[in-house]
Amino acid sequence: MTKRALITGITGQDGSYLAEFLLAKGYEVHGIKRRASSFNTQRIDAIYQDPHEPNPQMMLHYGDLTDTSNLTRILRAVEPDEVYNLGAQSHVAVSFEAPEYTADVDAIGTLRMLEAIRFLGLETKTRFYQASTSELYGKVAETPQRETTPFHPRSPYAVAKLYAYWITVNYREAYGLYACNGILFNHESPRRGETFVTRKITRGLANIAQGLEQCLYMGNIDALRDWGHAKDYVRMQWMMLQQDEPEDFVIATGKQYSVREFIRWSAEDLGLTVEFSGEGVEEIATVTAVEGDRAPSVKPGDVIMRIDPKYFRPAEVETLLGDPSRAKAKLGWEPEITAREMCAEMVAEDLATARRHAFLKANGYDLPVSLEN
Ligand code: NDP
Ligand code: GDR
Repeated sequence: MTKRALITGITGQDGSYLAEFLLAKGYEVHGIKRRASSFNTQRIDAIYQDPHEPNPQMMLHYGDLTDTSNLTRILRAVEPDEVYNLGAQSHVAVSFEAPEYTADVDAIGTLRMLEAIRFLGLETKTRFYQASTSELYGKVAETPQRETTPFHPRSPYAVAKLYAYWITVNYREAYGLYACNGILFNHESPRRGETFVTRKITRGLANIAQGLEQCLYMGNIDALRDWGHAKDYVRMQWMMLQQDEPEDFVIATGKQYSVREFIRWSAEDLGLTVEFSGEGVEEIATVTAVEGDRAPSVKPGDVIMRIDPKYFRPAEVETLLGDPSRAKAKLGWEPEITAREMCAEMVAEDLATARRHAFLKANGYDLPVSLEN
């Protein structure tokens, strides 16, 4: 029997990798996409299947996590074996700007999904995965963070995700639903949203290398994160739903680096050596050497990074480091791609895009590059 999966957030970074992963496993994949005024399916365009073709294996439904009747109708029509609840307002800084919306989507949206499963009598059929987050640990109580580490969320996003975490546990305990939380630490890829720190750096520096931007403006570059690759992490999301009993797992690499280090790596992958100087909001990164042909627009002495306090957060999560040993012991999961390898992959893709833009510009076909960050 073909298994059927429903993914909320299929148009996002994780949703796109997970859809590919499940299709390769022979699943029929359904996804919820939001109505937007422009196309928002770029990440899944490569696997899109024309519904007019016979026997499509991937189908998209318009929907929104704020709309109970819509979610209930989709769940009734699909009757999925597995639900992956990845949809969210997922940007921590934006959650300070839009706290109520973030709570509605990330917290109550999760409740809406769980309640719809129960309302439709699907609780013995449908397994539920909740995209929980290392942001739950916030102001960390112990290092490294594991499944038993107490939570102390530090943003409206993290507080909303705390509700989602506990309502998932509650539906498991109260109604016997196969529901579990993956407590995932930061994971990135070339498909990462452009305003998250890693992608902002790889894309920004690639644009600078090709003369499309002048300088990268950053917030707290002392922040420490445990960065993995999204491809490794979606594999684990599926594994968690294949166990006999539902359980919650920390998914991380167990290694930690600073944002500053990630800037240094990205510059290195563009042939640039940088030196950091100055303190606090005065800190800058200056190019001291240029090697190869990847950054023709940059010369030694150029300042390619400055601090802009507008990127500081009202409450910051300074450090996160996960302990994935339970996932390894119980599920045999281990990350295969290191943060350094992932950075190189991201830079290579962003450089290729920046080169295309620079080529068009040089030949009179200027395509505007979005500088929103
Ligand atoms: P993205 O921001 O890339 O994707 C979020 C997805 O949610 C998009 O498809 C987006 O649609 C959709 N979405 C946003 N708002 C709504 C809404 N109101 N109704 C329905 N769908 C909505 O996130 P990631 O792929 O990186 O992350 C996936 C999940 O994992 C998120 O829940 C995130 O909070 C969580 N998480 C992520 C981590 C990471 O490091 N990446 C770590 C831990 C947890 P659209 O494309 O239209 O914007
Ligand atoms: P995070 O990711 O908040 O950890 O949430 P993000 O990449 O946005 O920030 C990581 C760290 O970098 C610092 N930082 C900056 N961040 C951004 N976005 N832009 C900047 O200019 C900048 N300068 C420094 C931040 O302050 C922070 O400390 C991500 C999201 O994917 C969540 O959905 C997910 O739950 C967590 O990871 C785990």
